[in-house]
Formats: sequence, structure tokens, C-alpha cells
Amino acid sequence: MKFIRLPASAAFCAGLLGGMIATSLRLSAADHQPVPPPADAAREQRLAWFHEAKFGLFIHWGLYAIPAGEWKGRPVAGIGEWIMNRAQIPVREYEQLAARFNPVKFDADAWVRVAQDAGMQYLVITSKHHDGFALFESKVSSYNVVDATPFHRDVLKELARACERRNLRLGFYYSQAQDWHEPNGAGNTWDFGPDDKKDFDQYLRAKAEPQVRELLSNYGPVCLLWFDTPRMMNVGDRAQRFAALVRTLQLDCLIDGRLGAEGDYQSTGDNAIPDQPMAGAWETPATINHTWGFKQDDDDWKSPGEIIFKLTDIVSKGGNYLLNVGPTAEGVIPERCVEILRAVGRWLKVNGDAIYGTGRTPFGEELGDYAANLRDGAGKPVFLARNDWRCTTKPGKLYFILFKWQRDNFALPHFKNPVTRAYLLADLERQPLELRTAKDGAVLVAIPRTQPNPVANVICVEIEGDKVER
Ligand code: FHN
Repeated sequence: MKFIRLPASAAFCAGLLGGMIATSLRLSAADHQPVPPPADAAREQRLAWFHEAKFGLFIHWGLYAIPAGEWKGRPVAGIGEWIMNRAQIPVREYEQLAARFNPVKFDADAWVRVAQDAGMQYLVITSKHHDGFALFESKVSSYNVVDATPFHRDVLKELARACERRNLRLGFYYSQAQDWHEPNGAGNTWDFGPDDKKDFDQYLRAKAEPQVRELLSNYGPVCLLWFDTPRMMNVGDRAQRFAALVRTLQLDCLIDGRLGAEGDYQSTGDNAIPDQPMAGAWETPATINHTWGFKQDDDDWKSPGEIIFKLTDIVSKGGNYLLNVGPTAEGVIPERCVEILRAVGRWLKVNGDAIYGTGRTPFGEELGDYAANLRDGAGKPVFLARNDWRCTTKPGKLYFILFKWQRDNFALPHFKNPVTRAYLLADLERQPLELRTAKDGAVLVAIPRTQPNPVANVICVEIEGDKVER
């Protein structure tokens, strides 16, 4: 049996024990009301690539990478891209950062390579975050990377070309409601007073809608638009106007779950992974440390092992994992972050069959259970997750991703279909593993004593019939 062996770096092994805690970001609950999309045939067609892809790179990049979590010599608590809000920085002061934005090391091809080396299948970048600054040339607001900075280069154009060259899908995050630079945008109450006194539609008509039109007209095919924090978007036809723009300009472009209505898939809360499989298409946006935009004092990276577990966990529940990096003001994705992603990519090269294009688990008992007598602060039963293994499926195949190496045998959960063959994905020769039946009827798969990979190994089990019957 010839195994593909991966380096057992400490980082690779770490994390599974320590890092299953979701990052708490203290954002208002109103920012995360999932809007389940109605099923329809056109939507299912649009979603085909999304269901295959499973893993994407999120990039939060903008002026906030310059202060990197510090304002006037003081650390500002919270996520890096919120610094303007958290420190209540007046627009006239914050916008001066644009004159200092000169990311001379920015290399679109290098970023695309990072995504592809990690095994990611799409890339989503902040075209405009809540601070209102656009990473693309815009005719409707000169507060953009081409007109307002010494860099004068359209970041999105360069990324779009690099993605086209290297065949990676590209999507744009766009903060449709919050815009702290605009007197009528939502969110900036320190310069412009309360949101309910603003002419919000004036902002939508004059900036947000025309900018979304620019994004869908000037950068080739856009795989998805990632709207966010849909404050005040449920009034009248506000959300529908954006959806109509998307449908008119790029029929195949997906809309995420945070527009306020009309999404193609559901977005979970930040870093939130559901306990159980979730129906329909969905995605978990997640940080690789604790911030989205670069913060110089946050190097608490998730380990490759932790990322592999989360990816597998999400995919086994039917979702996609959109994992974020925050490049520096010079345009560089932090080196440690790149190394971690590369390690994930090496694992996926060997074990990707168990991830891409797979369906959710037909079991469920492996995920955990609700504690009989434990309630959380909101009075809900507490879910105690189990992390020994996860399962994904393709017709006639079950992929058991083992995070805990069993001593001799792996006992398959009960199902009726006869098992025809089992092998390790890490075994280049795909030698069949010995199968036995235990007294209780469970099929036992004999596994080698030494595990090929220190974090996770995949046993592919082939069965009769396309679907598991229990
Ligand atoms: O406020 C934003 C935050 O800065 C970041 O962009 C995340 C990514 O999901 N979305 C919002 C909070 O949920």
C-alpha cells in the first residue's frame, strides 16, 4: 500500500482540540436574518457550480488595512474593518487614508494562486465595505482606488483578469446598506445622525445601485454578489431592485443570503456552523483568525487541521465554506496564512474526492446530540458535538473522513446496502481494505495501524445502489 504522506507539522496536528469555538463578533442580530430562498428550476441551475465548489476564498481588503486595528497609537477593539465605526472616526479624517493607500506589492495572480493552492474554487472580494471606499473605478463616487489613491490601479480589474487567466470564479462582496462615507447611507450616526432621519433611497439610487451596475458591467462574469448587513432593506422594493439589476445584467450571478430578500442561497451567521444538516444551498462565511480586515495584532490563526475539520463538517451538512483572509496595506496576504492554506490544499489534493461535488451525510449520529439536561442562556438545549468522523456521499460511494484513527477496524454505521469495496483515498494503489461483519451486523473495515495523515484520512466505501438505505 503506497500512501501519500503529508508533513506532520505541529500546526497541522494542533487545533482540533483547541479551536472548535466560534469567534464571537458582537454584531446585531438584525444583521443576520437568514432569508430562505424559494426553490425553482432556474435557481437550481445557477447553483450547480456552487454545489460542486464547496470551498471559497473571501478577501476583506480596503483602507482599514492601513490602521490595521490601531488609531492614533491606540488599539481599537473588534474586527479590523470596523475601525472607523468603533473609534467613531469622522469621515473627513478617515477618508484621508485614501491618500496613503499604495499597495505596491499587490499581485492579483499571486492571490489567485493562494486560493487555488488551497483547493478553493471561487474567490469573493470586498468591492466596497461599510466604510464606503470602492476597490474599483466608479463613475458615481470618486471615493475609489483609482481616483482617490496614489495607486491609481483598478484592483478588481486586475483580479478579474487573473481569475480569467487561471480559470477561477470571481464574486464581489458589496455593502449595499451600510455606507459610513455617505450622509444618507446606513450606519454612520456619529457624522450624520440617526438612520431613520436619512434619505436612504437617495443613497441607494445615487451610489449603491449604480455601483452594483458597474460591478456587473465592467468585470466580466461575476459568479456571485455577496450583499451584507441588510439594514432597512425590507422596506418597499429596495432589495428587489438589486435583485432585478442582477437578473437583468448577469442572469447566472448568484445572490447570497444577506440582501434582504431574493437570495439564491442562505448565509449562516459569521463563523456559524449548524449542528445538523441544512436543506438547500448555504454557506458559512468564516475568519481564519478573529478579524476579516487585517489587524496587526491578530495572528491567532486556525490550524490546517481545524480548517480541514470545519470544511468537512460543513460539507457533510450540505454547505459551502467561504474562508477569509485580510491582506496587509501593502497588498500581501500574511505569509503564515498562506502556509496554512497551502497545507489545507495539500490535504485536498489527496482527499478532494470526499469534498468536491459531494452530498450531505445520510447518517447524523456522528454529528453529536443534544444534552439531556443542559440549556444555554436562551433556554435552548445544548448540542454536544462529536468529532470522530464525518461522512459525505456520491452515488454508490460513501466517504468516511476519520479524524480519530481507530485501532484496527472502523465500524460502519448500519445501512442495508451491501458493501462492495473499501479503500483509503491516500492509498495510490487503492488496495481494498478487508471487510468483516461484526456480531451486531455492522460492517467492519480493517484499517492499517499507521495513519497516512496525522489529521484526517478518508475511507471510500463503495456500495450497491446509488443511495444509502437504512
Ligand atoms: O459587518 C460585516 C463584517 O465586517 C464582515 O464583512 C462580515 C462577513 O460576513 N459581515 C458583516 C457582519 O456579519
